[in-house]
Amino acid sequence: MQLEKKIIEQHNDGLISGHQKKFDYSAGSVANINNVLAKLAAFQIAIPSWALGTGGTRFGRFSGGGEPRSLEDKMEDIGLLHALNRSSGAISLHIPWDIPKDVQAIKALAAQYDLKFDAVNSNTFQDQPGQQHSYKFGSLQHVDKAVRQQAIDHNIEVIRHGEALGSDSLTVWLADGSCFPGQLNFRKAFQNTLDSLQQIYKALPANWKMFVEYKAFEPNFYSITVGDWGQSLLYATKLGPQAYTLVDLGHHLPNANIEQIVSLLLMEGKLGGFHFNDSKYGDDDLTTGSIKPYQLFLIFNELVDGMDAKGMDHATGLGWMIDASHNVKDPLEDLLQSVEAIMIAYAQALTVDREALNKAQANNDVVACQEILQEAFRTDVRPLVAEARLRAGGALAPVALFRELKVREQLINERGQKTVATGL
Ligand SMILES: [Mn+2]
Repeated sequence: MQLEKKIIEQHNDGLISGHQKKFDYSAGSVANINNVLAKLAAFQIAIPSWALGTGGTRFGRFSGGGEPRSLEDKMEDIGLLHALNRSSGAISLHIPWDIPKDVQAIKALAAQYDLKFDAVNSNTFQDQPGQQHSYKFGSLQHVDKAVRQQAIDHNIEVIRHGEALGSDSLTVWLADGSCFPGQLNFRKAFQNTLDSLQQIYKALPANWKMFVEYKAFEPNFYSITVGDWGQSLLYATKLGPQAYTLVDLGHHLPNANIEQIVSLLLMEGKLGGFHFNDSKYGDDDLTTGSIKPYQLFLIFNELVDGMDAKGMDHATGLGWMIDASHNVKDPLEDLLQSVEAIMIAYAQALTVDREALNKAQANNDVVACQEILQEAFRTDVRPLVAEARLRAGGALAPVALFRELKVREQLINERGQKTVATGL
């Protein structure tokens, strides 16, 4: 299904007078309001193809119905999200699940839904049917050269699929590591991984980026071979100028200061992209902004400050992606909430009085520094985000319209109750 413009306009007509009052009030206190709205409209967040079905835990999975059965279905889902919020205009594919059978048809579908192909993701954290070698003891780090070669070849194949579709980046996330002390020689594991990554790096087209994603623990619980931002930065630095660190918000040890990590990676020109989600304990993959919205704002505050310092375009300078799992919510509603939370945090960061903050920092005026940041955080910028969405042709209240139109029921009618999305 595809949402008609007319339906969205009717929905907006019913809400416009209430919205206008809130917008006029909020916009009154924002300097350069048109500049802020233009930046919000340009900002697009890629939806990963694996986040459109119900996720699960090792204890079970409770499927929701009407889940996408194919790449075409997944694009249809993201097309619906993008029609509602005009901020989800990109899809991040996961190979082997999303290998297009007909590249031209998939590109035409992307154009129909106004979607771009964001970073492509390889998968060497599980074995695929018919695969010659197993990744049980790692992939790019493996002690056996033949296993490493298989994983290298897979990553190069992913680059080729991405190239055909017009993507320009590869995200490598490795589950490689060890579960017990003594299992792995850390130096050999690092060297093997670096050597494998170098082989993949050589296959990158000149305009491509490689994102090296880190994670503190899970599925390996003693060591992970790309375990933190320092290790990722080490690989990215040794690889060369096309390699960057990717920050997934859920991949840190508890209470890590992610905003500081982001600030320094940006300063070094080595921050490549983001995987947004939220967590209470570990890699919980919860809805972005559902647990720690202040942290999300502080991260965006550093992003805006750091990108402006380098004269970077906010929308295109880094890769913006969601990486989440939905166990108890409708995945599409959850994604609408995540995108909204990201847009709110970005809008708040855009409204920080940077000149005043710089002055307060220079004067060691700690109280003023906190006042300035919290002034932006506590200002209700939702009407600004809604206005940007309205001007771009989106819905004033995306979740409400999704429910009003019974989108999930329609998808169940179209696809069936018992469908299980691939790639979960
Ligand atoms: Mn991730």
